Amino acid sequence: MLFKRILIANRGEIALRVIRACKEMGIETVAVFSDADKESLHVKYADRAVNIGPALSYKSYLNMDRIIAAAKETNACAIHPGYGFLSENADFAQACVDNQITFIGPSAKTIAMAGDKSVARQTLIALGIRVIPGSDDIVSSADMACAIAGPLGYPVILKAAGGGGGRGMRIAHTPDALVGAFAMASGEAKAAFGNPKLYLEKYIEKPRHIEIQILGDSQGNYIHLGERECSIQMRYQKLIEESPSCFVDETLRKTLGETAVKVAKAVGYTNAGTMEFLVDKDKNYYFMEINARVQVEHPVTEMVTGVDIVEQQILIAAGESLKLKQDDIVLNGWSMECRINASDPADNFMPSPGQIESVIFPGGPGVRVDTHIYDRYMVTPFYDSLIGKLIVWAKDRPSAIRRMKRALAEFEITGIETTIGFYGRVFDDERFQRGDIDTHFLDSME
Ligand code: MV4
Repeated sequence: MLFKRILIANRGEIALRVIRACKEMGIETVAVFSDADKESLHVKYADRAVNIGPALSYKSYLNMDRIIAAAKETNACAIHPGYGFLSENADFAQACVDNQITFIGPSAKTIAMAGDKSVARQTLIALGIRVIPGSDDIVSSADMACAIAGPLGYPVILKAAGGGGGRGMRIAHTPDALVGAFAMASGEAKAAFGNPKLYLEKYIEKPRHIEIQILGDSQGNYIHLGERECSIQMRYQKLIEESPSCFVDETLRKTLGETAVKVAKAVGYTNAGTMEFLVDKDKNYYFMEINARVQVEHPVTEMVTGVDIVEQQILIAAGESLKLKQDDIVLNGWSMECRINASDPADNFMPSPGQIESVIFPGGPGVRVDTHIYDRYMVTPFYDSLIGKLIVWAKDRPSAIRRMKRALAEFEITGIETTIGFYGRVFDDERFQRGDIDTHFLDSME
């Protein structure tokens, strides 16, 4: 039986995205909101809305007890966590189960495994999956780091076991630098994640970041929905994503897809998930991380596969078996997404909150805008600076680029600084147009 009512434990564009899927499925929705989000569209679009506290995230959107209480008060039988906030919090997934609420995502156990990057790495190694050469376990001292780095060869990278998103990461080119990097990374990891544990990998120079979307049901059926190319980023914040990737041919797609599904099966992954790979210039691929959530960039996959990923998440969580078979999945055309952030490209992409004066949205064929903003909307400084996503679909990559430029030119937000004006330079760049991109592309543009 499908859910009667779902609580969305999130805000912003992803809360709207989930509410839209629920409405189309005939499921009632409950929004939760902080004091800063009283005027937000997710509050307006949901059938009911519950105030869960002050603006600061840890008092509202990260407040597990308050969110579980809101679900109980409103008789919501399932919670969709969106991305960020509590989406990859194993304790929250378990708290839902303990309160007879379905968590729309993988099990608490899977989330915990994926969340400890060192444990995930060991799990992958045990499965015979190709990971980046590095330490088998936690590196507990600078001496140990140097002992492992010697045979591997420099440069190496230290990563936080409890982390992600670049924090607690340090690259070292020499043993001397590694000693300093160890203390820095460990301190940063402890401050950011409450966990100082580090592991070490060979540093892959100028890799591409390619990820595979997977779906797995509770009956053990798995499919993948092809890849997303996410190399265009700045300081670990993705800015442009596309699907497919022009670097991935049919053979590599099949290999990455099968590897992603193999891992998902082996760890009993249920619901939607992403398997992250680094691919070097010689097309050597390395499995990097499991992302146990729906991702910001999921729409580009939806556009080329025609699969509604959020709908699939809900069906899977309700216990239904996947109706889609791997052979049903065909990548049709090309899709690109630009993240629209309230940040200032002229000032090092610093957040630029404030009141939006007016918005003119792009439209026309092949254009999708996922956003919660509107005229006179107040962008507060409390949350992530993502205020929307502009997604286009077209028959091939050159057409998608032209369509994106056209749509960006139509998109106008006044009152605050945004990233809209920044993207023109990227789409006009010859190397970008050739598909000659890697994770350092934007550094090379400055
Ligand atoms: C790496 C790497 C090179 N070699 N690991 C960045 C975020 C975190 N999830 C992992 N990241 C990287 N790990 C090794 N061994 C390069 C990156 C990296 C990166 C990865 C994905 C997307 C953008 C990136 C930008 C810079 C560095």
